[in-house]
Amino acid sequence: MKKQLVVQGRLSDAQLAELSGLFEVEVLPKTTALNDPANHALLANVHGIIGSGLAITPQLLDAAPKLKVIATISVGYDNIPVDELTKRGIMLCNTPDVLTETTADTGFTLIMADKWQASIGPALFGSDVHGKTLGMVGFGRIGQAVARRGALGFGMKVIYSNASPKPELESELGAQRRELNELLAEADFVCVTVPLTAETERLVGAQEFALMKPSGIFINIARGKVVDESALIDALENGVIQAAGLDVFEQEPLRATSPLTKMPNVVALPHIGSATHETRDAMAQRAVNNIRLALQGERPISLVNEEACR
Ligand code: 8YV
Repeated sequence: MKKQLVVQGRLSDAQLAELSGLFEVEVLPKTTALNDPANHALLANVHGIIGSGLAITPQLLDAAPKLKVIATISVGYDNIPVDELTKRGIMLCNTPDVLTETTADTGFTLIMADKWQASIGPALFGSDVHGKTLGMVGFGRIGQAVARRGALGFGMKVIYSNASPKPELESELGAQRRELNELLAEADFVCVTVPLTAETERLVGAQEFALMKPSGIFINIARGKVVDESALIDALENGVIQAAGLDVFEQEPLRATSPLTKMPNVVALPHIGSATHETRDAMAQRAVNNIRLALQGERPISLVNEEACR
């Protein structure tokens, strides 16, 4: 009897064929509310779920007693209750590494972004990037890739705040570790790349923006909820900071009525950090490999919760 899979994300025909050759596959539209009780009959026999933006709840997990693995097509998994999965011995797999360079490219695009709408005068002049100080809030894979672009490509001084020191980056890039408040006061560009966790939710709010330089430019390619968005709007409207480049928002899609869509000192992107053909295909393939290995009793490539296997 083949194990049963639910797919709720963008897989290529080849990736679907790969899974269909091994498992009973049910493909659900992105709009299907997996945790809707109407889907509990389907979930009762499911061994694996693969997709992006999955809405996983304890109630859904209770309705899926045979579930062994969830493979998210994303590096972030703040939408998934990891402890609930681990308690039930359900593996969570994600897609790190394959999206790092593309997401860092997007982050640097925002650092460089400016708006050209007419023959420009001082009101539309941009800010130099070369030689300025880039403050990385979070110094994991994506943060380090952004920092390399700044230091090696644009001669920027890199400072960083991170839970742990990164001596290898300090020697490679001359990066210097700072406490968050020190970084905010010193950086010309503040770029947030931390994962969204209980500790980082609303990490940057009114007090933090007030520490930044009035010429400071704020970049968020992490998660919208790492920032107090109304405090950001106030800081932008009142000249506390100069400008912002944003790829993520507290609520997504960003409401068309949000002030962030109208401000001349904001560049807003629709959460496209990793959105290239190559990278999204690589993310999907990583998730396919993760769920295949997990259901074949092998260790997945990118396992978030090792404890689930104990
Ligand atoms: C994706 C991301 O856009 O991987 C993540 O955590 O935020 C982005 O790469 C998003 O997750 C949808 O796939």
